[in-house]
Amino acid sequence: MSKKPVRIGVVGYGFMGRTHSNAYSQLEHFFETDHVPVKQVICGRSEDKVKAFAEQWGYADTETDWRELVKRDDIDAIDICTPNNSHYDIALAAIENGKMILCEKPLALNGEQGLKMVEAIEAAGLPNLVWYNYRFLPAVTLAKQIVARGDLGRIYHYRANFLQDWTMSEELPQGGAALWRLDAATAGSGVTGDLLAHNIDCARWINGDIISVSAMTETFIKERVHQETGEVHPVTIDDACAFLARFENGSTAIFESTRYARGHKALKTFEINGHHKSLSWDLHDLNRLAYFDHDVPGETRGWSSIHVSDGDHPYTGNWWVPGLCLGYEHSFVHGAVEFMKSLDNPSAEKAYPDFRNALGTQYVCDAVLESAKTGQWVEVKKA
Ligand code: SOE
Repeated sequence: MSKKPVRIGVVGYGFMGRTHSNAYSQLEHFFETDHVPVKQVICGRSEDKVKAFAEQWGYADTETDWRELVKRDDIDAIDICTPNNSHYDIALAAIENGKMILCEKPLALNGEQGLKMVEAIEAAGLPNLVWYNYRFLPAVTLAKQIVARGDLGRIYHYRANFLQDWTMSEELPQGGAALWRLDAATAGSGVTGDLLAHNIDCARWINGDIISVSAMTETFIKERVHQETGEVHPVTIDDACAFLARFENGSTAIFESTRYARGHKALKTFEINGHHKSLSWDLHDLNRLAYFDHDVPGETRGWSSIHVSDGDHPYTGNWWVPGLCLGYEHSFVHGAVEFMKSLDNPSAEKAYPDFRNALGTQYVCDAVLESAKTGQWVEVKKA
């Protein structure tokens, strides 16, 4: 069958622009889908940088204004890789121009914006994805499959961390290029929308909806120079956040995230405890899923470590030979594959978070921030 090109216009040439461009470059070499991504246009504010990026990654053309990009006839899908405060405007303009959207996480600054994006894209009937990439790692997908089969029995507990240490210096400014994650006006929140949102996405995917939360946040450094104005401004992001949660299935959870865990660059983990079995995973050893099976006779019972690299593990058969490893970048390739597969077969169940699903994650983040402010348990809105 002849391939159906999906001509993509990527907005943003930073870290995420690179991960997505790599995914579009790799996809066709390793996966068979009828729809295939085409690196059509890269868009960013600096003409020099955008030209250099286009050359390096093989984009056919460039734009320096996303308002022009969304109107182009040679674009089928807009990929939003810009800071969080721009997702809403770019998405609404793309929808108005009939483009599919792949949007970086989190969906929006808050649930209010997110809901408008969901309503607009659903009314327009355009395919849409939010890049919560970690669920596409083979070991995380395997965990999802094991839980979905019911193998764990009743689930009691879910716990997850995302720990970093890159903002600990008081000298670090807030806002502007590379540091917008420290500026609440641009990012919406601190670790809650940035890091916990990933953990919430994985948790909701594997263990179902979260119905209520009780949270605390802390901002350790109260003032920082703003990179754009040179003035000292109060810091209004959450540097750290921990919350308790209840899931719809009756299980309880504890989540923690911080950018002040000295020694941790990106320690993302989860553990899930069921009646018969437990599962545990850690981004630093991302090809392994730890598995405890209580039904094994006592003498040989213990935690085992599945190297999720065999031909019949999720996604791995498309890559190298059994036993070899995949990395962080493959999660984005798999996300793009799932999106293309859903264009091939729109009625099949989606393995990726669409805008509505990501709105559910946004609502958990909103409830977490509200609970931290009020000191009360907060019910999570249904998306
Ligand atoms: C923050 O440091 C960050 O880059 C997040 O923004 C990403 O979403 C996460 O995957 C890695 O850490």
